[in-house]
Amino acid sequence: MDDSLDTVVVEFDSETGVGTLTMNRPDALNALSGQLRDDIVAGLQQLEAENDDAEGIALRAVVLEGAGEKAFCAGADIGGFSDESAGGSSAPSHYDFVREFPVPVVAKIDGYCLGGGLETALACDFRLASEGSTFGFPEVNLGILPGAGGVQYVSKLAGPSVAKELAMFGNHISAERAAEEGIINHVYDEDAFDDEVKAFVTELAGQAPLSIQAIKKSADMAVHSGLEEGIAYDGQLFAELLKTEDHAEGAAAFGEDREPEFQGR
Ligand code: CO8
Repeated sequence: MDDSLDTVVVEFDSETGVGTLTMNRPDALNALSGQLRDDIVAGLQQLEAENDDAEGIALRAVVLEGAGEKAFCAGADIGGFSDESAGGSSAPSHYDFVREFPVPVVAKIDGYCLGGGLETALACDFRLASEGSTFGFPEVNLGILPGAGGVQYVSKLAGPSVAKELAMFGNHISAERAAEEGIINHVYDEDAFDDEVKAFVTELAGQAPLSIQAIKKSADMAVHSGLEEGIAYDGQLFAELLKTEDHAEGAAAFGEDREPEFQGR
């Protein structure tokens, strides 16, 4: 593929339809410089262009991984992210680009997955991790917060208490705990990691591609309905239930210290 991008490596396997995008700043634990963020977007665009000459859909799934032995990504490049919030980059946010990419993106996490790195993984459709990987939001130690939706995602996946614990203490958690909390999909032994990820992604890429795209949109829509909207809806339901005979029966049974007999009215 076109190797004009400095901080990512892009590969495409035409047999399986799987693209691989490797964040390639291993000396900085793949920290997200402005260049890397732009290159992630450009790399995904390169992969998407595989569809241009194809009869159907050539690109079926993408693996996003980090180069080197130590990290998927250790977050925003410290010292360089103030320009990010000030809109310093003209490119679309890589977080949004990954989340809205039409093909499923699988984060292959081997090592540190922190801050904006974890937010990048959370923007992916799946998170698969090796056993020794660690996860966290250290932003509080820098006097900031995860600025790309990290608390929102984890609140939805694992509940607000887990999100607050991660973001307020800034500690790292293990891959096992991250899986228990529903933050990642699977944890694999180091020895089996590459093969397991390959099997997962190959199977995913073999599924009906239009179904996969529709399912991605459908699942994302479910997540988008906001908390305020949900609470308002619950309030309506609650008001309706207050008017029912069953509610009157339940309250009466409580007062009379007996089991209620609900009729569904
Ligand atoms: N930015 C820049 N460089 C980094 C980063 C980083 N986030 N993380 C590591 N590096 C560099 C180190 O400076 C070091 O470079 P050098 O060799 O030149 O000194 C190299 O990577 C190796 O790191 P360490 O020597 O520190 O390796 P250790 O194994 O000792 O420690 C750690 C690994 C624990 C991961 C440690 O490097 C660390 O704590 N890194 C910082 C992690 C962090 O705080 N990340 C959060 C950044 S803030 C953020 O992500 C906010 C996102 C906001 C998005 C907003 C969107 C609008």
